[in-house]
Amino acid sequence: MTSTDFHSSTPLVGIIIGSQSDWETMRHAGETLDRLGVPWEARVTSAHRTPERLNAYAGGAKARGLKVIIAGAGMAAALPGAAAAITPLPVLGVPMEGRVMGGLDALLSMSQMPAGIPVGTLAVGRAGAVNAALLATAILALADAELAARLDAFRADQASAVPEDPTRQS
Ligand code: RP5
Repeated sequence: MTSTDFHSSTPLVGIIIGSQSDWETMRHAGETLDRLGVPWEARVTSAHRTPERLNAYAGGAKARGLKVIIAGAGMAAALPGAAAAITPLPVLGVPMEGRVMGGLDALLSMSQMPAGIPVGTLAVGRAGAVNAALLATAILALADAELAARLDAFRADQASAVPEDPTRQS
């Protein structure tokens, strides 16, 4: 299966971002989902600049068959919380590395959700994007044995790629 096939399958994960500028980081979530064979789609749906687009996307996400939403945003980083307020789907938030505090501002903003509307906030930047994809896959794998096996294989490959003796690395 190629990554083109993933995009033509019904997406299970929706990646939303607050700005086109977030894609350079959030593309790592898409690439990780591709590696695991999870169909996904991506949209720019800013909480502030395109609120109607966000309302339509998050409001229709479950009915369209999406299972998990990954939301990347920086600065005020309201996007994951705003999406979680609309959809009952699990929302995973990825703070973008910002110019002011290196993303700490977005991390704090995103993680400080009021009780009742949760966002699962990941690490700032690329690590968070990759891990959001892995966490989304783990959620989907609870009801998909084939996907669970692919996730196990991914982790086994990752472990075998870590050298045990650091002095023998070429
Ligand atoms: C947020 O503002 C976006 O998620 C982005 O991280 C940040 C800056 O956006 P741009 O000015 O680069 O469009 O809404």
